Amino acid sequence: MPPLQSSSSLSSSLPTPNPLSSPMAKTLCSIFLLLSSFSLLVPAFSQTDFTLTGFSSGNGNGDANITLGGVAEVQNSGVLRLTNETLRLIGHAFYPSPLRFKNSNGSFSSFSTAFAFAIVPEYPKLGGHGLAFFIAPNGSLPGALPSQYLGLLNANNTGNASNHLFAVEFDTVQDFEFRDINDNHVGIDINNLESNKSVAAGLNLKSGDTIQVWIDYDSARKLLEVRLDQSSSKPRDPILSYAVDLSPIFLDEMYVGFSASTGLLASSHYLFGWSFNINGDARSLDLSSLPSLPKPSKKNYALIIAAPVSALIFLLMAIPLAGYLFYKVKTADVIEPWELVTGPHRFSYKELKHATRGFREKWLLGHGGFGKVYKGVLPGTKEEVAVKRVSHESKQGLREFVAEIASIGRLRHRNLVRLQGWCRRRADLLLVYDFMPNGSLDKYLFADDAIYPPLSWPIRFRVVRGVAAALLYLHEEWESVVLHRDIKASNVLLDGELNGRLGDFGLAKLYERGANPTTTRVVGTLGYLAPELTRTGKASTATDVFAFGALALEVVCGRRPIDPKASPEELVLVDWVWERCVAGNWKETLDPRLAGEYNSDEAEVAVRVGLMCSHPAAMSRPSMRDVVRFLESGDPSEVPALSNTPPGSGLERGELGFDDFLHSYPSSFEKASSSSFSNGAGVFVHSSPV
Ligand SMILES: *[C@@H]1O[C@H](CO)[C@@H](O)[C@H](O)[C@H]1NC(C)=O
Ligand SMILES: CC(=O)N[C@H]1CO[C@H](CO)[C@@H](O)[C@@H]1O
Repeated sequence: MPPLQSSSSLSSSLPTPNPLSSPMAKTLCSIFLLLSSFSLLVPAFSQTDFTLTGFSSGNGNGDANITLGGVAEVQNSGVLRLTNETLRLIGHAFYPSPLRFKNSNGSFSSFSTAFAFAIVPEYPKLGGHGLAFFIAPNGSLPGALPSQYLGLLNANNTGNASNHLFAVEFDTVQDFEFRDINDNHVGIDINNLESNKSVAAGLNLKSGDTIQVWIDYDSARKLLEVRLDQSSSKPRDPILSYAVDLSPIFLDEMYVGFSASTGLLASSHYLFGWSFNINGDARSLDLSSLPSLPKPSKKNYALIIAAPVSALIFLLMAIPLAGYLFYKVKTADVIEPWELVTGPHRFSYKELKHATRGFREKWLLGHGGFGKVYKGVLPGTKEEVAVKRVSHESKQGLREFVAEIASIGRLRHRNLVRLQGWCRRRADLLLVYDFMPNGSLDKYLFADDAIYPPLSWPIRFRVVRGVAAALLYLHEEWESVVLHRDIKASNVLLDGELNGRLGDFGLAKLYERGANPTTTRVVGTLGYLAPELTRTGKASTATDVFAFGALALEVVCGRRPIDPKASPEELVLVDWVWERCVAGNWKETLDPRLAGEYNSDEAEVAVRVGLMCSHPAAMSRPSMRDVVRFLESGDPSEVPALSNTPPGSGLERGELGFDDFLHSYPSSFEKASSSSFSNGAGVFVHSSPV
């Protein structure tokens, strides 16, 4: 069965044949035409009415009902995927032939459309960038850019009347350049990406659920209405209505279709069905009859394949270990072969349960990257520990756990949070870390002064030096190169003496020294991501250095790398610091909470090292060895002069670089980062919970 069932009334682009031919009918017809010229009745017109309940891109025999552009593809199920979760993509899909929006009397047609879509973001709360229904002179939208341009326009033609572009955007990123109201809105765009009118979507566009949209334009009332709902029936009230005369925007013949794009953040954008009608109501789609997304997802497929394979491997390995395992099964702790070779100590579940008083809420320190973190007191030694309980609901839970054990397990450095050991019991994965009594660095930098007193200069400088030393150890001094990949203030914890210690190695991966790091998904946090990382997805020691630079400036200036509350020129911290430095006023960038009490040489070194590390070109950033040398000397004359390249430059505006951070900066990040107070290795506490 072909995935596409075109509606029985499909009469694409064909004038409705006039069935009236008798003289009587002709009279009726002229009355009809007369009336219609007074707009009292719907005029005689060409009609287009189609309903696609699923899509077919054709098999080369000219039977395609949708033309694709960019990375768009029709899947076997009939689902049209405009983009996948790769960065900076464009996907287009449009009706193969242009449609006439002029009635035979020259008046402008009404039109109506309904479609069903879903947006599945790569990271649950961060979509990128959005989807739009468009009507344009050319279905392939030549010259269009991804990211905030939604695959519709580019930096040069945005706003031009010659675009003849009408679009309704479903935007999941708040873009400041186009004055987006939030990161979940519906907007009407005419020749421009700055919406003529927009409203909050009212439901979560990037929930991954199927959403039906109805867009109706009444040419007599000159009124555009947009409705959306997660159901098959059209809601009574529009969420957006806009009085507009579209006739000057449209050419006589226009293409209708969809565009979606991804940027620094990415979502898969899907379409399931589409109906369109000129001078009539588009048919509502019955969501239950449309093709749907495959379940289980790709990741679960991997599990389905991986499970029998690992079971086999496990069986093979289990034979020599059978006796040992039999003993262990009796103790109810699961042991896997790799657990026997790593360094850290293995705890019994009973021991940890006792240490955390049965994982009581009262002992909860916070929510770490992949689960809850509890404070514990080991029964024998009375030593305080932090126990991270990796939640099994998290699909990545197990993989993260293995990565964490494998990398952090044997690392030993005074500026790293030490992993003491682990435990597994059924679905529970438990990691035991040194307890960090003073919590995470970001609290001291940004939270209320009354609860977290501002850190003095000597402590700040020591924290920066400590983190630099830890990174040098990871990059150059251990047996293999370890990339941290997620250096940020909430991942730096303060020990009893307020030394900075890097935590959360859940994202780290081991690389053999000298081997080429393979391309992987970008992990990390906006504002700390090096430009080349967002472009190529390749983490390297230079991307860690970049993140360290952002962290160093953050500590010295007391501001986040991207601060949405700051004025536009201060929005991107590194840009602002660089400008102040070039103007010779670097002291203005220091955290006012230092109240002028700092060592001027050390502060200058820290600011300049922060800027060097933030260089847009990876090759121009120093190595961690150099960074440590500059910081240890505390002498500004040891630090090379600032380069002439401003941070973020060397990359075309709108192409990539800090612009992308800016444009892609979703408002939800603010929420995310405040909750990430408790998002470090989770090895912290601020007050004793007992
Ligand atoms: C997404 O699509 C692009 C272009 O078709 C392809 O190169 C890339 O491998 C795809 N990515 C994923 C994650 O499937
Ligand atoms: C595959 C498929 O159903 N194609 C249909 C697309 O629409 C035309 C009419 O315009 C039909 O004739 C095709 O069968």
